[in-house]
This record gives sequence, structure tokens and C-alpha cells, in this order.
Amino acid sequence: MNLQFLRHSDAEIAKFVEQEVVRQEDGLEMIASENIASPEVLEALGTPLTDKYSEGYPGRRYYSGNIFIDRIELLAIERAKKLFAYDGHNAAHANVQSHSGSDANLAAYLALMNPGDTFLGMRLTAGGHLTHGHKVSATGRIFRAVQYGVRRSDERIDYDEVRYLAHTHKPKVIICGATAYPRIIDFASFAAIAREVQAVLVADLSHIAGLVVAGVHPHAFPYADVITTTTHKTLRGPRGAMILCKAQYAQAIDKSVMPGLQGGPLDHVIAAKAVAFGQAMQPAFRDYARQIVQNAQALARVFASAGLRLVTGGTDNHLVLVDVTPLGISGKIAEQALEQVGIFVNKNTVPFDTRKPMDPSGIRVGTPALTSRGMKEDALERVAEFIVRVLKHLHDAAVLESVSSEVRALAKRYPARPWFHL
Ligand code: DSN
Repeated sequence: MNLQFLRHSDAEIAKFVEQEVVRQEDGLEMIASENIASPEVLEALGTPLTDKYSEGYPGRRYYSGNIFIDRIELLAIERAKKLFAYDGHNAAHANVQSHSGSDANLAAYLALMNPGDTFLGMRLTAGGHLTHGHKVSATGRIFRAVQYGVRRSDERIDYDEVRYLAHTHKPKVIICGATAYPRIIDFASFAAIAREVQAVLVADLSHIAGLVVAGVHPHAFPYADVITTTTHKTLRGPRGAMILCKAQYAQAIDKSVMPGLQGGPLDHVIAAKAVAFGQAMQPAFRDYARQIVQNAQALARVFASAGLRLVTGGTDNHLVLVDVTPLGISGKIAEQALEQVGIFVNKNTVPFDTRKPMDPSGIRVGTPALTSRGMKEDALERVAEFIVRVLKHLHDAAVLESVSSEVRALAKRYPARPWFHL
């Protein structure tokens, strides 16, 4: 794989693409929502499928010439249903056309609610997502969003609060799932609450889908009525999303995605999703997912023994959320210092944060991409030590320089894309 045509005819873009590839190769990508797609996924993305229009669904298109596109989408659907099988039963329905997680969530809401209806979602500052009802998101403007959070005492989801809010506000939908929550999500408790108030339960698995299908995190089916997920995070596919649901919601979900929200699907992305679903069904993917969690726990151990404050005290999944304010710094300062040495994390609010989202109290540190590079606990312990050294010696140029060269040396030992030739 290389850039032979691009380099020749559009040197400006080619140069920046090359620089970005080198940045990723030389650095340590620890943004919890990022990963490294396989060469097969990238190949599928780079095919002439991008040129095709195929509004509609397999067998029911608004354009001709979709015989092979239909087969690809049907394969993607069948694989998605099998990948999310629970208890020996495939998922009843899959829609693989959503362009992004935000689109998928909006499509699910529009299928299940009318504008003005009430739903319950997790507060962004507690670890939720914008589309779980934040007031600046369309989801918080179109619908009446009521937000739940975590307990002050242990920073874990407050199921008593969820139950109280559900009984008080009688939502049509309850959405669970998070972007910055390091613990297991108890889908059974959410489902029990949803049943008590006759709400539909949507589980947004975007961050943990790879862990769920590998059996490393409890499955959301059969508890959730609808699952939304991106395909590029722990699932390690192309940028995009999908929706799975019980049979009774299938028609409404499909209509909501197209024509409700989208026109033509991205057929090259759907092909790449199918490839990634096939890869995620291989036994090696289970080992990969298990290693993601073991690596995050290795990070957490080193952080904790260095005295850092971890939200909830540790992790059960792919990420660690660190409150850096006890070190006398903010999340933004920590993010910038780590970027300087080639470690990429993101500043993040912590529960009950009193600081602003653009300069919050924490950083979110994830292991999916480094695990894709083949790193195991020993490597992650070293990475954790790098992070601790940087955070504790922010103004010591010698320390930063030495960590920076150690980062590059470690990155070299674990190539991100040995098959990508510049
Ligand atoms: N941007 C994703 C994340 O980083 O969690 C969610 O939208």
C-alpha cells in the first residue's frame, strides 16, 4: 500500500498524509476511541465502490447497477448479526448504513420517539456522549433529555438515580453506554428500570463493541432493544456505525436511517465494515480484546502506585480516566505535555468536574491502538511510567527530551503499519 498516484499529482496532500502516517508511527496513540484498521479494511475503503450510488436497501434500490453492492451489504448485515449473536442466537436485525455514531443515535431516537418526547441519557461530564442528550446536541434540542450520572462516592453509574428519574419523567427511551466510563455497564439493571416504566432500552456500545463481541464485557443483548455502535473503536473497523435491534424495531430503524436521515450509503465503507466484522469473528480477536483490558489494567496499576488519582479507582475496560488536578495541573496542560513527547491522549472532564470542558480536570488514556501494535502489559507499564514522568516533571526539559526519545524507540519496536510503505 502506498501513495504512488497521490504523491505524483497532489504533492501537498500527499505530504501531509505522509507526515500524519509518520506521526502515528513514531508516537503512541492512546486516545481511547482510536485504533489501527487492518490493511484489508483500508483496501476495501480505497476501492471504486466509493463511486456507486445505492440509495435504498438490498433488493430495493433507487438506482440500477447494484447487484454486487447488494451482495456486499447483505454480507455485512449477516456478519453483523452473527458477530452480535448472544446465547447462540444471531441478532434479529442489523442496519449497516449509518455514517457515524451520532447519526446512528439520532436515527434510533427518531425511530423510537417523536420530537418533544422525553428520554434519559448519561450526562457528558459523567462520561456520556453529546448525543445522549446534551443541550448543545440536536438530540437535546429535538427531544426532552433528562440526564443521569454517577455517584459521588465511587464515581460509578447511579442506578438508583436512573430509576428515580425514569419513574419521575416516564421517558420513552433510556440510552446507556459511555465514552469515558472505565467500568462494566450493567445492562440488566438498565433493562429492569426500562421495563418498569415501559421505556425502550438503547445501548450505545461505540466504545466497548469490540470487548462485547469478544466476550470481555457482558453483552447488551438480550437486555437492550436496540444497539448502536461505531465500527472503528475497539471493533477496529472503518470509520462508521451501525444499528442492531430486535425484530419489532427493524422497519422503524431502517426507515429512520434512510430516507429519514441519509441518502446514499457509503458502499466502500460498508464493504470495509463487512471485512472488519469477519476479522472480529476470528479467535485472534478475542485474544486482542482480552489484551486491551489487561493493558489498561497494567496502566492503571502503575498510575495508582505512582499516586495518581484514577476515576473509580481503576478500570474494567479499555480506558483509564485520570484526575490530574492533585498534581497541580489541568487536563489540557497534561494533554499538551504528553503530545510534546509523542504520547497522544485527550483532556477529559471527570465526574462533578468544576473546570470547563476545554480545560477540564482529567485525561482519558486508552489501549486499543497500542494493543493493535502488539504491545502487552510490559510495554504498557513502560508507557505508564513515561506518562507519570512527564506529568510529574512538566517543566524539566531534560526529562521531556529523554521520555521523547524513549517513546520513539518503543514505538519503533512495535510498528503500527508495517505493510504501509511511504
Ligand atoms: N469522539 C468519540 C470519543 O472520543 O469518545 C466519541 O464521540
